[in-house]
Amino acid sequence: DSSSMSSVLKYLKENRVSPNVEYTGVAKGKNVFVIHLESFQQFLIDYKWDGQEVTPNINKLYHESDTLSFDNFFNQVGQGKTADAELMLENSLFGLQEGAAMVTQGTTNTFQAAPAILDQQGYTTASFHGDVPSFWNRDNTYKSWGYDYFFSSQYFKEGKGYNVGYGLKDKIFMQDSAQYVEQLPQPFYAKLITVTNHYPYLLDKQNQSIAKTDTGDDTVDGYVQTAKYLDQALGEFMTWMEKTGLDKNSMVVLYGDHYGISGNHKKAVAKLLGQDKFTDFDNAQFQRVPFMIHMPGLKGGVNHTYGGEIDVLPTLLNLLGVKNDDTIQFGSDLLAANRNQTVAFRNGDFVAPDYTKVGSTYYDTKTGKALTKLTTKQKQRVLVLSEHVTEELSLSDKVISGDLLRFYTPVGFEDPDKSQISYKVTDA
Ligand code: GP9
Ligand code: MN
Repeated sequence: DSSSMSSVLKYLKENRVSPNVEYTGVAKGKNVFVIHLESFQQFLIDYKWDGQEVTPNINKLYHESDTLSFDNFFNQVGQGKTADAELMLENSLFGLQEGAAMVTQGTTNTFQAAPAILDQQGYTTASFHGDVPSFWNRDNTYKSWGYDYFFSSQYFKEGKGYNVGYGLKDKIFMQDSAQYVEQLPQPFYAKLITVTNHYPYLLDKQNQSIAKTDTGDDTVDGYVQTAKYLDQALGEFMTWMEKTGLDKNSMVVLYGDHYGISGNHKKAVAKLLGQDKFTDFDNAQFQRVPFMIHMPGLKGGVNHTYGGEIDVLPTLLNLLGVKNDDTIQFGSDLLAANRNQTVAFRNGDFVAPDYTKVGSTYYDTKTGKALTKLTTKQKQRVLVLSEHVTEELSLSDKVISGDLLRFYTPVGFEDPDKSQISYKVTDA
C-alpha cells in the first residue's frame, strides 16, 4: 500500500548515492552483452590445477587494462539461485526469503527492469538460454521485464550429446546464439545464460581438457572440468565477436551467479584452497563471484569495493548514461565514492570491509577472527550494519510482495506492453 511505498521512498532518498561522474555515459549507445557464468566463483580466477590455468580466457579478461574487475563482489542469492541473480542484476531488487520471485511474482508484478529501461533508449533486448523457456518461469517474467526476445532451447539445434544437465552445452549454445545476435538491430542488450558449469558438473570425455581435482569428493571434483569448458566456450565467443567487429562497439559484462560448491563440502574446499580448514567465516568470503566490465578504451583495473549483485544495475545504467535518480533500486553504483559497502546475504548475514556476520557470530573481516567480546564501539558498529541489512531486505521484500511498483513510475518510464511480446518460435 501507499504507506509501505512511502517508507521505501524515504529509505531510498536517504541512502541513494550519486554515481561516479567520471564513468557516466562512457558506454552510451554501445551494445551490451551480459554473460552469465553459471556457478562460477571468484576463486577460479587465476586458479591452477593439473599444471595449467583452469580458466585462461576469463583470467586474461580479468587482468586486461580495459576491463573493470572487482575482487570483493559477492553473490547474494537465496533459494531462487539463478533466478535471484537475474532478478537482482536486472532490477536491483533482492530475491525473496523463500522461493523464487521470478516464479511467484514474475508473471503478475509490475517491474521496471533493465530491458524495459533500455528499450526506451532505443535498445533491442534479448535473453538467450539453452533450457526450456518455462524454467524459473522465464517465459512469463521476461515479458514483465520487457525483453523483446527470448531465445530458449526451442531455437537451438538438437543433436545427440548436445545436452548435459540442465541444457545445451555451452560451446554449442554460444555458437548458436551468435547467429541470432548477428540479426539483432543495434544497439542491443543481449544476455547469455550458460549452464554447463552447473552441479553435478557433468561433461562428456571428448570435452574434458583438464583432470578432475583430487579432493575425493565426487560432487566437487568435476567443477574445474566444466569451468574450463565454460571458459573455452567464452573464448570462442570472444573470437567470434572480434571477427564480426562487435568487440569494438560493445560492452561485455560477465558475472558468476552463485557458488558452485556449497558450504557442505568443507574438507574438499579446504583442500582446493590449500587451507587446513574451512570455517563459516571462510564460507562467507567464499561467496565472492566474478564481476567484470570489458570495453575497448574503458579505464579498467581491479576495484576493491565491497558490493554484490544488487549493485549491478545502477553501475551499468551510469556507464550507459541513463538517468537513474528516481528508480526503486536497492543497490548503488560500484564506482561511486562513499557508497555503503555492506553486502547483505539473503538470510541477513553480511560481509562488510570491517565486519562479517554469520549467524549470531561477528568476525573481523580483515583477520577472520571471531569477536568473542565486543567493545562498545564494535557493538554499535555491528548494530548499524545489521539494521541496515535488515532494513534493505525487508523494504525490497515489501516492493516485491506488495507489487509496489504498480503504484510508482519513474519519470519517462513506460511499462512494457506484454500483449505485444511473444517468444514463440512460430512468431520469430
Ligand atoms: C536452468 C538454470 C539453472 O535453466 O538456469 O538454475 P539454477 O539451478 O542454477 O538456479
Ligand atoms: Mn545458477
